[in-house]
Amino acid sequence: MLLDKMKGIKNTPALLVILPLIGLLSSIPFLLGAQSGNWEGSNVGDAQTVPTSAVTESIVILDTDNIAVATTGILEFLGLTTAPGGILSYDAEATYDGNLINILDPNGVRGGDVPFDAAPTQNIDNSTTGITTFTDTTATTSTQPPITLAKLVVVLVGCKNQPATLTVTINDVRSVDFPAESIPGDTVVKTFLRGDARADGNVNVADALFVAQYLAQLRSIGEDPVGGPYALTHPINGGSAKDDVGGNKVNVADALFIAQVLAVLRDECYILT
Ligand SMILES: [Ca+2]
Ligand SMILES: [Ca+2]
Repeated sequence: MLLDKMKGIKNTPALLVILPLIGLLSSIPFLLGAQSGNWEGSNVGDAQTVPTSAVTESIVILDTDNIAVATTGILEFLGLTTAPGGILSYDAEATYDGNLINILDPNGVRGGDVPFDAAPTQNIDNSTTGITTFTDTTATTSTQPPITLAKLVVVLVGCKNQPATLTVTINDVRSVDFPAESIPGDTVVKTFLRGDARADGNVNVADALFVAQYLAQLRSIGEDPVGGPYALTHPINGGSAKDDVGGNKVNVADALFIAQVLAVLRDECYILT
């Protein structure tokens, strides 16, 4: 019956798909109140090294146009929340396995907060030893942390059993008072899993439900802390089940693709069987 239902809704308009899908998946009782999980050792989240001179962070959000992105930002500079003279420029890079993660090409690195709100200079290489560099040395005004420097449009291209890491490093930050002094930042490592909308380390029926619940405004979107409580729908994991042109959004096709993988209508790499 499950197979028949999912085959039948492949090409049905979105609203007609969401509600039956929620009903279908919600029949598993524990998922309805799934605000806490018992999956331990989550490999989704970020782990930061000991701060050096600039404390950096990366968070996963939906951008203003609903495209899923991972931000690169600075929380502290030279041990201070107030950078001497303000931050004026940065140079950063992201490294990854291009078989599992791509940065949208072209223009997959978006601007952040003023004065870095325009798209930075960027070079995207999604080969196996993927590396995307991005830098902005054009600011004429400065700003204080916390600040988002850039946003990476991350697209997961692996399979449901292939965790993928994205390593973001800020190599060089300069401030107005120290324009010639290169201050290094932390390295932030984030782990993703294609289709793992609940971000608990595996892909199962809860992930299709988390996408459907977000679309029905029953669940918020964002990134839970490492280890849970698995309350939010992860935009990059969930949105990448069905790849979208121009960057991934979270929509009903993602819930459907996850459900079809579970029903073996698609393989573990989300390809129709
Ligand atoms: Ca999951
Ligand atoms: Ca999608």
